[in-house]
Amino acid sequence: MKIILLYGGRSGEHDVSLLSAYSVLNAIYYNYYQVQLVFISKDGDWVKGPLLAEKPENEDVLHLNWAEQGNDAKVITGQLISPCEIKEEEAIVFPVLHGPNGEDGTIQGFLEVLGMPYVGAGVLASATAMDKIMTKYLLQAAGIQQVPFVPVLKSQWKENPKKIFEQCEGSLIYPVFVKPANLGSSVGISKAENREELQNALEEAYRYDSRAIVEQGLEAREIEIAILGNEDVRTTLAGEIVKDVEFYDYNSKYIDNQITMQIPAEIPDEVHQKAQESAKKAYTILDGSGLSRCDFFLTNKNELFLNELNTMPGFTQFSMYPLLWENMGLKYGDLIEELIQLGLNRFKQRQEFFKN
Ligand code: G1L
Repeated sequence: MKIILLYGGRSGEHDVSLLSAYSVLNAIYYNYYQVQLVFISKDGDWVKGPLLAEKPENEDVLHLNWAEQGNDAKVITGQLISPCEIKEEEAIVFPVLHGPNGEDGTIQGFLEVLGMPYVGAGVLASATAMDKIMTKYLLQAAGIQQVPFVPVLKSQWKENPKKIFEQCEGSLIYPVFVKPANLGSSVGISKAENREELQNALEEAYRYDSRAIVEQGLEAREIEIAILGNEDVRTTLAGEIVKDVEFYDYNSKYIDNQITMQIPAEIPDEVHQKAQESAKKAYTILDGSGLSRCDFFLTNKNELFLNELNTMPGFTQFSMYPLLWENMGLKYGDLIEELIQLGLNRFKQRQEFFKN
């Protein structure tokens, strides 16, 4: 069987994708699979690389390029292809992509049209989880506690800013956080303590998306739960993103890009249970499949707010999602194998539906 590793992508977080792709490449069971590399450049070109029958020596193999014959010749290591050319029988796509066309459901839709199985969430879950407004509405419908918010479309803001101020100030208390609705962008988020700052924060958010949310600011810890499965949904114990690096402890904490993680989080059992239950409920209502990381805020009164569901969490060996599973006894390589099987099962099941 072939795994088509699709990585890179047209976003600022291109390099994050390469790190995760390299971790995956190192952990695949080469006695069962061959890996076809397909790189998406920052310009959106698709480049077919080598077919790997064993673990590569180093990450250089991922740095693919294609040649433009002429004065601006680049190094030839891959072949420029049209996206449809990835289609093969007996293959599953493993998309490790960030940003536009990656985790927003468009790649998933493309793979559905090609008729190929793929790892991870489907179109509906990818697209809805990507949008903070959609996610908030669905979680509200499911009765899951979340941070109070006001959705603000750019068109509404332009039409009547005063009305937006009143709406925000009517249901929220400064400080508030303003975020572009698009989950992919860690950019464009700012804090506002008053009207003037709220105005600036909205203008900043609209540089990244025409949809934004204004959220109640609150002092809270950040805890995360890993979810794995299709119909049968499994969750891990929570991990905490520790902002205070002062209490660093080698036994229980890991560092990933300067973020310290505490696994498992030191929180009461009831909070663990509540978080697991909410994570499952959110995953189910968003039609999750494969995997997701569910992020919460926890206040000092042990109030739990669901913040977001991430269908493509950081995926290096040192990222929260894989480490949460490792803590439950599921090793990185076995996690990848599980994800592949879940992708294949989902594909088979959908094929059955198409027949009807
Ligand atoms: F395919 C999986 F397993 F569903 C999958 C795909 C991609 C899990 C996690 C990711 N993560 C990413 O693609 C990334 C956001 C780390 C890339 Cl930048």
